[in-house]
Order: sequence, then C-alpha cells, then structure tokens
Amino acid sequence: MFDYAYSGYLTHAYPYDELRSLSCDGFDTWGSFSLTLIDALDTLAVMGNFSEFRRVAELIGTRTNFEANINVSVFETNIRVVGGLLSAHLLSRRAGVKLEPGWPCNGPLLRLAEDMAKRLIAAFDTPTGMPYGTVNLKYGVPEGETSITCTAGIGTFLLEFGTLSRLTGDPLYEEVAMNAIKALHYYKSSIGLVGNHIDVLTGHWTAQDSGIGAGIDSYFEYLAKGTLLFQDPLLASIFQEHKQAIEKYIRREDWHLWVSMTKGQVTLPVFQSLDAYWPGVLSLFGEIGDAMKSLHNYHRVWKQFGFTPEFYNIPQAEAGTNREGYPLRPELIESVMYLYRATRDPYLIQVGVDILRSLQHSAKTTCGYATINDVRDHRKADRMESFFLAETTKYLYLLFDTDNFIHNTGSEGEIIDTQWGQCVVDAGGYIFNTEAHPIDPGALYCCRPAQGIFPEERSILRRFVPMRDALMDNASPNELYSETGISNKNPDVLPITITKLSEIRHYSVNEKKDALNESVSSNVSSTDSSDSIGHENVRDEETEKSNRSEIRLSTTQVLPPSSMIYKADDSDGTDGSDNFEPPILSNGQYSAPGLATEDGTRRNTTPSPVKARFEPQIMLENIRRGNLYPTNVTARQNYQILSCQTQPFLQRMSIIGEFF
Ligand code: DMJ
Repeated sequence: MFDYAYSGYLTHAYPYDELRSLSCDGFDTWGSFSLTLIDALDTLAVMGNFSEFRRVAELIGTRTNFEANINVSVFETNIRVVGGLLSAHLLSRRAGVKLEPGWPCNGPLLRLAEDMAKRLIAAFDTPTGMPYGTVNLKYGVPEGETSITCTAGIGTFLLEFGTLSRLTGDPLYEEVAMNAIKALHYYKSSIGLVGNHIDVLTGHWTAQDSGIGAGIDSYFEYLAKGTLLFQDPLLASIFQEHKQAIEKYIRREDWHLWVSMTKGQVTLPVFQSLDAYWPGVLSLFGEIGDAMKSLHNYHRVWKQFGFTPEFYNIPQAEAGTNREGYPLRPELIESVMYLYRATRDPYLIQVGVDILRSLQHSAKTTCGYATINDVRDHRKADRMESFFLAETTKYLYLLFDTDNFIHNTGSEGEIIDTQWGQCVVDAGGYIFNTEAHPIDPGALYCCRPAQGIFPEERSILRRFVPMRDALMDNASPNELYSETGISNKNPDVLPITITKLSEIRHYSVNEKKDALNESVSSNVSSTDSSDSIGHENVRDEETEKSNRSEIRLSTTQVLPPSSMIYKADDSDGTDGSDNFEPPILSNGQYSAPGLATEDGTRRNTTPSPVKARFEPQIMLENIRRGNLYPTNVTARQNYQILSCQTQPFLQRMSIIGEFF
C-alpha cells in the first residue's frame, strides 16, 4: 500500500506537495516544498527501504533553506516539515546515511529543520506568547493576519521545538513552545477546560466549545507525549488536570462530546474522526480499560460506514451534515497500534484488517489512494493528503510488524561518542509527533546542553553516562570512527563512535556480578559522582511571582486584531451549538488563513511585512523577563506523577536503569 501510493506520488505529483489521486497529477497545498516527500521520508526507514531513504535524504539535504514568499500554516508546517526533517535526521544513522561529524548534533536535515523553525518562530512574537496561525516564510507574520488561533495551533510545538533545542543547544525553540503551553494552561476556564479558538493578542477565548478533537486534540497529545519525551512532571500535571476535567465534563459514557468550556454543558453531541487518537494517548499512561471502551465505539462507527466520517452525530447514529468525508486519516489505526502493543488483544488485529480492507476496496485509485468524499456511498475526492504516507500507512505497518525496531523496549541500542560525551541512541521509547514522525528520546542527551533552557527547570534526567566496555577502551575514538568509513575532516568536531548497547549490557551485568562478589558498592566508571543514570535533584522552583505586567522589550509593533476573524462563539454570551464553528475547513484541515490560489499555493502578491525586523533573541528575553506564567512549585516537585503505569517501552528511566 505504501509503495503503491509513494511511487504514485513520485511518478505523477512530485515535486508538488501532494498527489491528486483521481487526476493523477500534483498540486501544492500547504506550501510549495514537495511536502509529501518530506512527510513520507521517515516511513521509508520504518519500513526498511533504506536505499530510497538515502536517495531522498540526500535530495532534500541539498536544499539550503526554505526562503520563499509564501504564507504557510505554522501548525501544519511544524508537524509535517520540521517534525519530518528531525525524525529523518535522527533515523539517518540507522538507514546508513553518511553522517556528518558531530551527528546527531549536526547534519543537513537538522539544519533545514532549524531553518524552517526559525521562520515559524516569528509567529510567537505576541503579547501572550501564543502564536499566530500563519507566517510568510520570507517576511514573517503577514499584514492583517487574524489574531485568532486554534488551541492545537498553539500547543503543538513542544516535541519538535524541544528536540531542536536539545540537538542544537539553542534554548529559543523549547522555551518559546513551553511558554505557549503555559499560556494555554493559564487561560483555561475555572473548570479546567480549554476552548477552541483564542485571541493571541488578548487571551480572550473566541470559540468556547471544548472537546478532545478538532482544534484542540494535539495540545493534549503534546502534554502527554511531552511528559514522556522530556520526563517533565509539570507537563504531566497539566495533562492530568485537563484529563480530570475531560472525564468530568466531556466524557459521556465512552464517548467524548463538545461542551461549554465555562459551564460544561453539552453543545454538540458528535464524535469526530480526529477524536480517535485519544485511546492511544490513554494507553501511554497505562489506561487500557477506558481506551479499549472508546475504541470499541469508534470501531462500531467504522463498521457502520466502512470509514469514520469527519463528524458522527451520536444520538442520531448518522454522519454529520457536510462532514461525511474521510480524508484517509490515521487516528483510529494509530490508537489500534498503541493498544495492540500494550495488550496483544487479537481483536485489535481484526480492527486493523477492517481498516486495511476498506482502504484497498474503496480508496485505491490508478495512481494512489483517494480521500473518501462521503462515507455513505464511498464516492472519492481527488486528493491524497501527505499524512496518508506519513501516518496511516506507517501505523498500519507497525501494527502488523511486531518486530519493527520502533517497538524496541530497550533490549538493544547503541552507544555513541560525541564531543559532548557519550549517549545512547536507538534504544527504543520512540515518541511520535502528531504527524507520526518518531523521535528517539536517547538522542536528546547527546548534544551540547542548551544552557539557559529554563535554568531552574533543567531536565530531570542528567546526561546518561554509560560505562565503556573493554573493546572501546582499547580503541581510540578515531580507530572506531574510521570503521564507519567516514573521514573526520572537521578538527573541531569529534568523531562519532558507535557501540552495540547489548554488548555494554552484557559487560555491565558481568561487572555487576564481580562487584557484588567483591562487595564493592559500584564499579561504574562514570564521570559523575552520582549514579550512572544521574537523576538530578529536583530544584526548588522559584516562588510564585505576581508581577505580571513586566517589561517587554519593544521589538515590534503589536498588530490590532484583524477584522477578518472567526466567528466569536462567546460574542452573545451563550455556548449554544449554533455558535460552534468547526476549526477545520471543508478539506478537513485546520484552517490556515493564508490565501490559497487556484493551484493551491499560498503566495503573497504584496510582500509588505507589517512588522519591524523580528529579533528572536529579544523575544526570548521578553519571555524570560515577563515571566507571565510562573511555574507551579508542587507540580515540579511531584515525581510520583511520572511513575504512572506507562507502557514498558516508554519507561525511559527504568529502561536505562536496567542496564546497570
Ligand atoms: C495530521 O496532520 C495530524 O495527525 C494532526 O494532528 C491532525 N490532522 C492530521 C491527520 O488527521
């Protein structure tokens, strides 16, 4: 399925963003950067097609930057392009790409990801720190841009931006993304819910419907996954707080409805196709029972139509009016994959087979797979979204390929030496961004610490300093390096040495035995005086600071709210469903207010930047000095919150702990 659709894209659509799978040609949609190729790249590695991965990685890596006079969605570009490039960068070693010295802290795909992130980050220069929805890749935030952004468009940056900061050593990205999350949390309602759209200039909610789906979904997903990727109790506590409110107000039996964020009354009794990610997120925290119950409901809808419609009216058991399509979305199969990994319940394989059969039967075309225009009659529409190759096919593959390296539970991995010390890569625990791009958590401990990322809030796990085995000790780094066939031309960058983690594990077990026999407390040759895992003490957080009107260095003029804004749900003070403006367009995507031309691109005809020159560093200083959303002390001190029943493959602390 993947191969068929991928070669269909290459043959008929490349270099455009997407395949028109009925017309068998291509068109630009979210930018003009061969989006499907970038989005599909790491799937090639997951499926073991390393030669094609290398070819495409090299092709993409020849590009030097993303400078273009195009308006793009900040959210979509981050999850698909920045996420895709970072993931491919981290999988390059496994795929046999010739690595640049200094990898994973260096490399062409990493540089490209950073180039794109730098362009997106202009969107965050607002009084609240929450981003605009659109930027121009050349000029920054466009003139007249609406200041209304959906919640997911604000809270879905931390996985990519945090990874970027950890790999590059530049704290900017992580701090900016974390600040936006804290802002959303700050503006939550008194009953712990967030709405659908907010004015990023004022913090005023303009769409107050609250649910787990469209417009909000990946905010919750990033709180959960951010907790695991960065081992951050603050994110865990924010997630748990929202989850309690979700349980209390949004969940009705095993469905999740839409409710007023202030009162919790039901405003829209629908299931959305996008909701189906939720059981997967629950499974990450070991909540299998509730996850399975929701999944059963979603599967029933799938069986009713052969697909899940964008909206499903629960009381009427019908597809929502004008929301009858299925644009090849991944959410249901994503949850099935996670739950199967957690339970091995054969029922889940049956769900996977149902999904596979429907796609083969009704979505396949002569050159790829097509959006289902209406799940009631399976008529097709002329589009294959890039997430079909990034996500849907990948999760399907991973459901059936139980031995895939992505499922590694820490039984193997590799030690690499970088100029910053040793670290472990490929040891499992991969965290997928919301576009299914896997991030290797071990790699985040390989590079120069981003000094200044929350100086008081540094990661709980200190750099992992594994023991060296005898083999490694006998070989000089350069000898080991030369075995890879790569020459180290840059004298400033130390070579990478790679050692199988299984060998280290074997070695360490023997050493442990010896140590026990000799009653020696520890034989770990760590550069640190603490244990080899290095659990850093939780530092006391700063006390609550109440001065919220702090200095903002003036770098830009603040745009007045645009008149071209979404309908304000709270404008008449009611929370009625009539006011609910779904944040997805008829094509099923989050609204990206850039102006699409006929060929689908979003080119600006008037390249007139409204803002003064944007200075990221000054924005960062503003965020730090403003300290608008001080950290709650107890959240960071509460370690227990991280000892929830996560799936074994995500228990990073114990995975590492088991080695020694
Ligand atoms: C993808 O782009 C991402 O999964 C996003 O979080 C939601 N929408 C699509 C898939 O449905």
